[in-house]
Order: sequence, then structure tokens, then C-alpha cells
Amino acid sequence: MKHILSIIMAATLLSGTSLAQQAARPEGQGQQPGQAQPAQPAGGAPPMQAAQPGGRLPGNPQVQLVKVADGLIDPVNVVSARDGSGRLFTVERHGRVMIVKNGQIQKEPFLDIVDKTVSSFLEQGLYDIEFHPDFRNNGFFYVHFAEMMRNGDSMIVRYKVSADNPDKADPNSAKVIMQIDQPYANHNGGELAFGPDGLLYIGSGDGGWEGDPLEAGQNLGTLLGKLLRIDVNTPDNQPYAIPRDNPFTQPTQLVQLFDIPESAFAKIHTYAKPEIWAYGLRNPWKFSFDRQTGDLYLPDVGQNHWEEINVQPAGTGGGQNYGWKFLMGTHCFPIDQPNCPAVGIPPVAEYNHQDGCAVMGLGIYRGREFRELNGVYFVGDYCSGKVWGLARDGRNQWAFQELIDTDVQITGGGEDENGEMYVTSCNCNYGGPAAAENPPGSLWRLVAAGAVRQNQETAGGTPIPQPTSGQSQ
Ligand SMILES: [Ca+2]
Ligand SMILES: [Ca+2]
Ligand SMILES: [Ca+2]
Repeated sequence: MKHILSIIMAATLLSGTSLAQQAARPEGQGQQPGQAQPAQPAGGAPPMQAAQPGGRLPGNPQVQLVKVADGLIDPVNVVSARDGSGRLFTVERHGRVMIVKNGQIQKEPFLDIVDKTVSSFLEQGLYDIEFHPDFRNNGFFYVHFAEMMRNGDSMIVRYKVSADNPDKADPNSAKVIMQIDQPYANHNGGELAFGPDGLLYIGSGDGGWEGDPLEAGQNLGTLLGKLLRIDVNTPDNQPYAIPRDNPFTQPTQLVQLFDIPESAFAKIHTYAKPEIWAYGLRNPWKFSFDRQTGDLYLPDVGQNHWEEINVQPAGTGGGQNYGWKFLMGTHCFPIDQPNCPAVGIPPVAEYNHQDGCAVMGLGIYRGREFRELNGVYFVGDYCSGKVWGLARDGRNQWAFQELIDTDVQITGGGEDENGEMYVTSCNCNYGGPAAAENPPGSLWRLVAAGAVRQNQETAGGTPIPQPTSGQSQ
């Protein structure tokens, strides 16, 4: 059963607006989802557009979630080491990484940093683990978490697997890669992923509260509200290096003042943080690279009205502005503005808060078992439990289709070594008890609906047939 209270709480608080503030809104100011005004591009260009639910995916896929394991403490992510071992590593928010082998959670954690992790607010904790592309040889992996001694600031730390036990991290192997100061407890981003270029990408939220009060999203002088890109293949006395082709690095050639146009000189942002790959983000909690194409799928959690999914095709240089806090999806922020300038790059898909409250990216299916799911990017919603698919249709337009409305609180997802897809769910609420006191969460596998066997427990809901009429957008 869905937790109605949690849905109400999450719909308001995840987005940073308290119930008291909502109640204090003047009459007529509380717009319903879907009534937001579209952004207006300059020069009479057509309004920004993004695919919305109602599209039709090629191959008419239908999906269900079947249970793999139970008894996890607020699981928020599931990861493979890509080392041939077939192990799944499930991230527990309070600060543990548990190995799941053949559907069984191993008794001993792979990593236990509970005593270093702040998880007292629902958006804090251990966010992600990511294994080095050469983990099989070097044993390195990276974690991102809210650090106890620094009052919840974001820490990215490299650890190494134990020399004598592949199912155990070496607790004494920590190397600090990066610390990001956090002004508020919410919007901490969290995702870590190595791109096809071998560089580490980091999701960093706008700092928190609501409405980006520090204006971090558009400020190139802060790491908050960004997608970051760093090179972690450095000597142990150097935390990381800046890739030379990051978009806001100081040009390596000699800079002339008088022999170049002023406009060219103005593009040299010496105040910009060179770690920045893309900006204008609110809370990039989950993103994924397509293992086949290298395309980047980058959802951004919205505030009270719209959730969005951005796509960055492989080979695109960085520097993209994804619009926050001027825009949320293709719509003005704040939402009750009559119109607003179109800023940056619109998402390829969006949904409003009648369908949920916070987008959770799951990944691109590249497994072998369900051919009809091949190449589909899946997202779920934390409040509604709905799952959608996103892919290009027969006309090469983005199609965004609701596939199932489950009964679980979706928190994240990931792939195993073969590209099969998994989903995590919690029974966790804003203002709820400590993580370890919540009812346990679960690990699910995303399968084609026709493959569900009678004895398998599902996440509920009925696979939704494709609409027979209406245009995919
Ligand atoms: Ca990751
Ligand atoms: Ca924060
Ligand atoms: Ca955006």
C-alpha cells in the first residue's frame, strides 16, 4: 500500500516548501501542476517543448518489478563492479554497502561508514558507490556521502578493496578526493559515474532550501548546482586533476587582451570552477551513461511542479546550461510568472506533480533478456511509484510513456554487469525515524511484464497498455 502521508510530505518537503509555507500562500497563488507558463524564447522562436507522458515507445514494452531481496536499510542505489564477479552492491543510506549474490544479501557489509555518515535528514546519507573502470586490477572505488565531522558536507572518498577478501573494503585505505560545503541539508545531488571517457562525473545539488536562495545554479563560481567532471587517475598526493577539455578551464594558450575581440576575452571566466562540466541544475540525484552509445541521461528534481530529464548526446562538449533557477522543465520559475526568458537547454522530457514529486533516474536497459526494452531509459518517482520509459520513436522524436504505477517508494536504480536493470525502494519519510528504524527497503529487478512467474512477488500495479490514440511527442 502507498503511504499517503509520506506522499503528501514528500511532495512538499522534497521540493523544499514546508506545509506551513504552502498554507501561508495568498488565495489564488497556489497554482496546480500543469498550469505553469511556458518559457518564451527571444526573437519569436517557437516555445520550448519537451515530451510528456502519453507517448508511445517503439516495440510496445510492458514492465513489472519483481523482488530480488528484502531487509535493506533505506537502499538508494544499486551498482555493479564490472569485474566479472556478478555481485550487486546496494547502497544503504545510513552508510553501508551490502553485497547481493544470487538474490541473497551477504551478512557482512562490503563497506561500513555509518559512524562517518550523517543520515538524520532524508536527503542526507551515503549517496552512491562507483567502481573504477579498472577496478579488477587496481581495486579502487569511490563513495559520496554526507560527512559526520563536517556537519553533513559532501565528501567524495576513494577506498580500496581488501587485499585478502574481495567482499570487504579496506577501511584504512581512504583517500579524500573532494569536499563540497553544504549550506542546507537538502539538495545534495549524489550520483557518481565514470563516463566513457574514463573521467568521474559528480552530481552536485544547488545547496538546498528552496528556490536556490544562493543562486548557485547559474553561478560558475560554485560547485553547487552543477555536473562536475574530474580525472581521478592522479598520484596519491594529488586528489584529482582537471581534464584539459573541461569547458570552463583557463585556456592553455597565452591570453591576449588587445588582439582578440572583447567578446572573446569576456568568455574567459577566471572565476569559474574548472571542475564544472554543466550547470543550471537543482538536484541531479541520479544520472546514467548509456553503455552502448555513451549518451548521458540527466534528470533534475524539480520544485513542487515539474520533473525533467535532460539528455546529453555522446561527444557533446560540456558547458550546457540546464536552466535552473530560471526554468523548471520548459516552464517558468517561479511558476506564477506570466512569462519568462528561455534560458539554456530544455529537457527532452518532463512530467508534472500530478504524476509524482521527485524523479529517480534508473538507467538505460542494455540487457540481453528482454529485447523489447533495449535502449529504453527508465525513470521512477519517489512519491507515486510510477515508472516511465523514454526513447526515440519511429520518427526520431522523444517518446515518454508511463509503463506501470507500482506501490513502492522508488529511490534509485542501476545495472548489473550484463545490463539487466534493478530498482531500489525504501519505506522512508521526511521527518521519519532514523534510517535503521524504518521498515526495511527492497531490491527489485525490472523485467518485461510477460516474464513474471507466478511465485514471484511484484511491486504491485498493472502494466499499462500503450495508448491506442494520441501522438507521441
Ligand atoms: Ca553511480
Ligand atoms: Ca545541501
Ligand atoms: Ca532544467
